[in-house]
Amino acid sequence: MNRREFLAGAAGTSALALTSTTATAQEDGEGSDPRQGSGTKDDPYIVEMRTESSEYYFDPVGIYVEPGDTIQWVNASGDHSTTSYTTDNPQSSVRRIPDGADSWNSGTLQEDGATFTHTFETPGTYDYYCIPHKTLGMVARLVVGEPGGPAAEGSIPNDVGSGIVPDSKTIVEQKALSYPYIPNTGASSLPGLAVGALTLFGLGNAYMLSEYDVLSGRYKNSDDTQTGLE
Ligand SMILES: [Cu+2]
Repeated sequence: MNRREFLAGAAGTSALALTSTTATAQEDGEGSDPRQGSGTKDDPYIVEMRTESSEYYFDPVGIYVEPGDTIQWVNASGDHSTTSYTTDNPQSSVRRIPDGADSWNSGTLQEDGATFTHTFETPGTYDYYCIPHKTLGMVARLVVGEPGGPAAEGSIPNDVGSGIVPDSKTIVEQKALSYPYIPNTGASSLPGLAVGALTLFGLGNAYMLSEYDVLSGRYKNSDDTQTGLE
């Protein structure tokens, strides 16, 4: 190896070391990316579909991606689908994805570890659900690029059993929101009481809370509160 090659090699090593240090600092520090995956086709962002006790949910329940990014849904436990709120899909009479965006429907996945993958090109807010568990509140939201389209206003309004999904702005800011999502709208609000109840009784009873909330009409309140945040 002559001197010129040696210097080039040394410079390359330093640059690699610097890059590696920076990546580690980001992973360990505040504001690190909560998403699993990187959004490419080889390493898509992961959303799990789960049955735990009497709860049925997507986790994360809200996720942000860039146009061109790929999401892979993984059937972690139970039987589930990932299905866009579009009129070509079962159980949906409304469109809650942006104009021009492609609908999707995995159909019901029954094997543990089964996956469904979709790449998102059109910017906006997308709402989707699980066919078997939609009426039990198994719904979720994703934002591509920036909020927009019919789903950008408030939470999902048309199903008695709809769960709480994060508003678009929160998804953009946080990148991913774990299930269960509890809106932070102040200590005196009903969602605030839900936080207290969750703390007292534990997350295992969250489904009972959901039923209570449906009966008490909390979803209407939640809609009103969240509309202003978009
Ligand atoms: Cu499901």
